Amino acid sequence: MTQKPLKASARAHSNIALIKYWGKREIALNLPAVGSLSVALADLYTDTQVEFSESLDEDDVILDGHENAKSSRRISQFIDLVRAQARTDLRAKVRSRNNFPTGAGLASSASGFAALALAATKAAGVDLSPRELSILARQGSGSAARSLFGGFVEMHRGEKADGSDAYAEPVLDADEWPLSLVIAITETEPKKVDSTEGMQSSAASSAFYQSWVDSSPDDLAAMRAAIAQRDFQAVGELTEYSCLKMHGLMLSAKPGLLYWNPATVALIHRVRELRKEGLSVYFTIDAGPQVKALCLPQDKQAVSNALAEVTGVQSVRSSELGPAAHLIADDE
Ligand code: 2P0
Repeated sequence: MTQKPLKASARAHSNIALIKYWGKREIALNLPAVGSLSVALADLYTDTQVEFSESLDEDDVILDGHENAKSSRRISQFIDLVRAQARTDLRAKVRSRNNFPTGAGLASSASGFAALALAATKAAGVDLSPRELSILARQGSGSAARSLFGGFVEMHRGEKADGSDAYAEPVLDADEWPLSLVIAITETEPKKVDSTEGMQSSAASSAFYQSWVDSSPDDLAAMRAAIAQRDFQAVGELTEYSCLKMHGLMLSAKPGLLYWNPATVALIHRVRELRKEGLSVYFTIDAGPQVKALCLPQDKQAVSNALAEVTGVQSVRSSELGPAAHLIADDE
């Protein structure tokens, strides 16, 4: 390491895809088979502190106050990429905390690897551009490439074998089009089939997989146009379409992947009823049972109240669109 801050902390916000990422074109570099387009969430984030130290024999990783062998391995492998760039073999102490449930379809790997990419490179004295950070974060988790940026963000599938064109970039800042997300939490246990496994199974066994990949550029183009025109109805309809298309793909894998519980289905119906009642609200669902409702800020309270009353909903959170990942003060 040339410069030696050795310690740095970063906050990265979770993001929710409106046009979904599902499937990989290459596993080792974690290259997506489809592009995606997401919004950053102001109120859901990960704070991560990284400190490289000569006194450590191995990485010391604590997530949300707990050690976890599987997560620690994945994080150490990621820090190896930073160590290679910094030309160091120093081990790192990592302390990371989410302000929301981990691994239950709230995109904790997105904010987690984005915060880790920013904190670890800063601590190691590696100076990367936002695009290079996005490419690095992608190797931890595909959706993490998007969490480096704020507002509306597009992740490019890229074509190159080295992944240098598979990065995310901002489409529109959060304050350029204020929207709200209401998140209905129906379960807080981590999911049983993680995204990486689910994507591989979908690619290997679903008859729909190729159509999913082939139709993705049109979905992205339509979403880009709807955002440019601030056409909320078009954004909402495309959001539900991409979500249901992805879940159709998941359901058509062998064995079928069903991330929903009864409350998830009840929430889908409720959101559609709320539209008939005059609210501007559309749902999306990731690889978990939570339902995220995209709405106009003036409808946020009414949507929150309505979704909180659906049977099986444990809690409801809401968020405005959020900023890019950024460095924060160290804890100690
Ligand atoms: C997304 N998801 O676009 C989609 C929708 C879940 C459903 O990105 O294997 O944890 O680490 O690259 O990023 C979750 O997948 O997967 C995800 P890996 P990741 O938000």
